[in-house]
Amino acid sequence: MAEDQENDQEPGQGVGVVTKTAPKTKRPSLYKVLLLNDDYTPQEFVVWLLQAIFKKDPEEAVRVMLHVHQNGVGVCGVYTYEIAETKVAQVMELSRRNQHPLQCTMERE
Ligand code: TYC
Repeated sequence: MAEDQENDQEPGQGVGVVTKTAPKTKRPSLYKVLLLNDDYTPQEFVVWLLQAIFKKDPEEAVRVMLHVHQNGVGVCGVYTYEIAETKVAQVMELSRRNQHPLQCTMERE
């Protein structure tokens, strides 16, 4: 039978050795968390939020806030999907609780 021949282990008789395994790690996709400008959210609240949620130092927080204020949108950080989703949810919840219309979204890089 063919199966018996394959198990004979003679050279060149169909018993192979795997010499290379496929890499098992895949780099995760990354997502930009974007903050949107509006006319009502106080600048100080945005600066505070960028420090609290995105771990910016005070100078970087002001820089990002002013960029969003002047350009309409800006990147707060780049994260894997679940982290980005959590950051967006935290921004939306803090904005809602403080009755600000601040909007935040995410976009695949
Ligand atoms: N434009 C707002 C103001 O002048 C400030 C602001 C900045 C709001 C960034 C939202 O994502 C924002 N009060």
